[in-house]
Amino acid sequence: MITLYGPPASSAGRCYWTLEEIGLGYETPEFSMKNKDHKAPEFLKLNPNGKVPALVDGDLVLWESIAINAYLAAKYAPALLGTTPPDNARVTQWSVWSQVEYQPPLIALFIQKMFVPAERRDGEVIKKSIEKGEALNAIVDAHLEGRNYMVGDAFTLADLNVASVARLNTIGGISLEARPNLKRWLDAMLDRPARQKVNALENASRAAAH
Ligand SMILES: N[C@@H](CCC(=O)N[C@@H](CS)C(=O)NCC(=O)O)C(=O)O
Repeated sequence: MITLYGPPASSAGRCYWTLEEIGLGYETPEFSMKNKDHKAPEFLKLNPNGKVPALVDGDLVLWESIAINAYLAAKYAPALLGTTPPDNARVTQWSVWSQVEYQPPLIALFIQKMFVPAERRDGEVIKKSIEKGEALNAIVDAHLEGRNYMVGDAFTLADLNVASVARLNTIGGISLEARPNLKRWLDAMLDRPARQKVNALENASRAAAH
């Protein structure tokens, strides 16, 4: 049995999404960030970084959400990695880019909007994050001109990993109206039944935390 640690409304979300796309059975032990379960000694044995997600599949213990997704695809649904070496490389390119380039400004904005009380928000951080986020959105928008998917003509982890970050735009208050290709693609990705299932899991886990 596959075990995924971490709530769906966290970096673990993209791993839930992959598990749901593949249709794998998995278990998710009760996990509270509020109670600092991610810093508990038992969890640190799985992920010494003290961060979610972590995945256990048989003897394999794995952390870093992008690596977890790549593993799940390689073992259970290889087409998600692209079906040719160039497409496989493109899926890796966009997946890495989503983490090291795209996510930092959008997460900074998300944190300001969601976690920092209005009177303590840092206007400079918000301004810079929006500028950077807009520039990166433009890259995705231009890439998606005439395309339905980030790589090739089918859904891959490039779509899943980039969309998992792109959805932060709306939460952070960046409108995608001026990015028609990005908006059309993101709407389609977020409409996928597997992502809808993760949204339901997110809502249920938020409700349970209150
Ligand atoms: N690069 C890591 C990021 C993991 C990460 O930052 N997780 C956050 C939740 S979204 C976390 O566990 N934060 C707790 C902490 O930093 O103490 C991944 O994608 O797996």
